Amino acid sequence: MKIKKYTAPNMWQALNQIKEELGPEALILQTKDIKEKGVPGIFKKRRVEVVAAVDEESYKVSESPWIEDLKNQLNRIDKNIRYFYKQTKYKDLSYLTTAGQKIYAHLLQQGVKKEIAQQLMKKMSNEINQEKINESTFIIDYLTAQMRGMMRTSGPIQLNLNEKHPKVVALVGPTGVGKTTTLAKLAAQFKIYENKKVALITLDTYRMGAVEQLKSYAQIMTLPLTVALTPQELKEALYKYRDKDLILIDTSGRSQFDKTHLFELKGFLQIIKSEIEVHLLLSLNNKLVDMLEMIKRFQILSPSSLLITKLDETMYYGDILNIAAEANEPFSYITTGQNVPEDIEVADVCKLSQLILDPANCFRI
Ligand SMILES: Nc1nc2c(ncn2[C@@H]2O[C@H](COP(=O)(O)OP(=O)(O)OP(=O)(O)O)[C@@H](O)[C@H]2O)c(=O)[nH]1
Ligand SMILES: [Mg+2]
Repeated sequence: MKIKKYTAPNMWQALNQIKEELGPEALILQTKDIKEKGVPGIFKKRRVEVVAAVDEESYKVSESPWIEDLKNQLNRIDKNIRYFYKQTKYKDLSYLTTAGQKIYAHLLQQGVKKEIAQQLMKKMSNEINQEKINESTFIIDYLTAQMRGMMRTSGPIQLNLNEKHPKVVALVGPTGVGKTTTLAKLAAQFKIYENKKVALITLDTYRMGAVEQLKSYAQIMTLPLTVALTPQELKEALYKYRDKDLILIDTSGRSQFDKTHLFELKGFLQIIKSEIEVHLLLSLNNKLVDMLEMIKRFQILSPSSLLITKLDETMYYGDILNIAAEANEPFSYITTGQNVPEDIEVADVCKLSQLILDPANCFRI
């Protein structure tokens, strides 16, 4: 408890002084009128004396003048830092309007590579007039159209219904990206929603419990499942399921640096002459450099599309655009959670651009 005595010409001024110094939590313990010393009767001023107290804790957080001053100083420093940061950040983009700069900052915040963001901004300011560049909705529409042009999608898995042989799809990718879960989601989409004949094959006997994981999905959906330990067994399983509409192959996840495994997998997937459509899964919560490295390493399996998983585990979607700029393969599906079968969607460029350009966030910075 901090106790302090105040004197002032009147009660109102004394209370103001107390409030300023000790804060609004201060308690008044005692008040009295006092007369200042002087020649008796002449020039003696009347004053009030007030004893006030405040709890030390609330005194610490109370808005005493020096705290207020410190706060102002910190705000000024913060503003200056932001200003200098902006100056360097937008050094090459001084031609942009405020709205343009905001959206540029948003793209960077989303993780879009600086070169790509700058390219988009340059193109925008060359192609549309300055007045329009100040209209946020116009910018969003323009950039959505640009991004749609930069990303490619393959659409959903197309079954060979007229060709009378099953479509064979293999999911490959590094460990833990969601291959088995995504396979179960796809199986459910085709079996339950499209009423197609689906069979499952797994090549994953590497990880403990991998077969059991898929077995339980197969049981729930009453789907046939075969474990293939060799390329020959895979061939036999594919033959066994020749009357199906769709055969989904699960593979074991290993590090993209494990070359032997990748060659082994290639040996499996080359076993049949009819094409196996390979989808390479990448989890969006991985680093961009790692994802690009995975794309490079998995080229040996000739993936025809990229399937992006775990979009729900990040709030930064710029890497989708970064990947699109570097990869040759289109996006097939995206997955957005652990729920089987619902958390999967066919990749759609409009939706992907909207994720990156979410108008609610674009102009908040
Ligand atoms: N949040 C989130 N989790 C997911 C998603 N897809 C899969 N998972 C989870 O990721 C974990 C690994 O999923 P799996 O399907 O076993 O991954 P995998 O690629 O088959 O793993 P390995 O076979 O060990 O290489 C599980 O806990 C899944 O529930 C997704 O879209 N979002
Ligand atoms: Mg798996």
